[in-house]
Amino acid sequence: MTLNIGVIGCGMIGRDHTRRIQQVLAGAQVVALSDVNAANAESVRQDLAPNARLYDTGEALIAAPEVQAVLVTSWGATHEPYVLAAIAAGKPVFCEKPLATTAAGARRIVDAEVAFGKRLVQVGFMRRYDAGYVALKAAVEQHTGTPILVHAAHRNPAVPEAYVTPMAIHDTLIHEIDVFRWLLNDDYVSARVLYPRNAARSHSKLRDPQVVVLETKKGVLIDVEIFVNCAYGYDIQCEVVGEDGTARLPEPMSIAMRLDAKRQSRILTDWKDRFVASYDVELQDFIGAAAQGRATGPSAWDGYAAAVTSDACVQAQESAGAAVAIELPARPSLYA
Ligand code: NAI
Ligand code: ISE
Repeated sequence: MTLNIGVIGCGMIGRDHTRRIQQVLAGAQVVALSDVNAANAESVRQDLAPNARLYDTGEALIAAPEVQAVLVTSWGATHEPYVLAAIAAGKPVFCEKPLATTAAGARRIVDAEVAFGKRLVQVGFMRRYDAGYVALKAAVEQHTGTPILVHAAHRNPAVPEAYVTPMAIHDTLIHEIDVFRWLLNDDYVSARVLYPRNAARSHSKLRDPQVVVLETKKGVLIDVEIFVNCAYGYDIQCEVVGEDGTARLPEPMSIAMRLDAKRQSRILTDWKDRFVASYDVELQDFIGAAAQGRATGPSAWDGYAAAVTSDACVQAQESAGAAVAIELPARPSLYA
């Protein structure tokens, strides 16, 4: 069977996901596209999905009879209404992060899915599918003993001018927020944010870098440096310190060279390349489950937990280093 997918939001990642569905993955095709900027949808149609039909609105695409599953890859603030419409239509939906830009919005999605009675939503937390994180989780569970500390860094070479202080949380740290809940099988109890002096490449509306300190229920302390104007590359670092040893996220494969009296190897510069394989695996997972009318992988509950945590982190950004409490209500049995 070939699953017919409709894509809402044909920018950078909408185009990239369309490419992988059309050219890399098995069992699905893109049959519908929509974007508030119609030129973007038309450009993706021409380049990657010539048989896809264009829809004026995401709502019309979701309602279209030929669309069996939906990809939401528009701007974060627009995700919630599309995901709710897909649930109402009973169609599996893959939603890029963030599930919603507020915890209240993500909760409305959880409530709608629980009322529907079956999982339909997968959130685009692709790091759970990354071979490096999967190996790190196995090492932590089998070898290094109970975790005590995590040291992490999320560095981008540069960001657009419109990227401002809270986006370091909603847009960037959100990946760590999700992946550490999964890696440690734990939830957060508090967040703090500390700032050094602003980096010279930043601007007045962006505190950069920032250090976020998360504490978990099991007492693990996680420090994450977010530095989105680091200039030198796209660099994701993570080390877990356990009772018996430490485990570190592997570096992406890179040829070691000896040149000009130096030892050197390249560092990636684009997030699209760093997690290219995990995007493939996550979407293949989505296709497999959606073909059976259900969803798997990171759930709406995970999206909600991430949104609750990011709301607390944004509050902590404005709390002069003070800890902000994080509380999650009881998890509905649908997500057990
Ligand atoms: P982008 O700005 O390149 O593309 C977004 C597209 O959505 C644009 O074509 C825009 O016209 C369209 N759009 C905006 N509002 C819309 C609406 N109401 N209905 C239909 N289309 C609409 O942005 P990008 O980088 O592709 O990001 C899209 C989403 O994907 C964001 O939520 C972002 O956080 C997420 N993302 C996830 C990544 C990951 O590593 N998992 C990486 C990059 C982005
Ligand atoms: C972007 O939206 C992503 O999701 C990337 O994975 C992340 O590294 C980057 O900081 C975000 O802006």
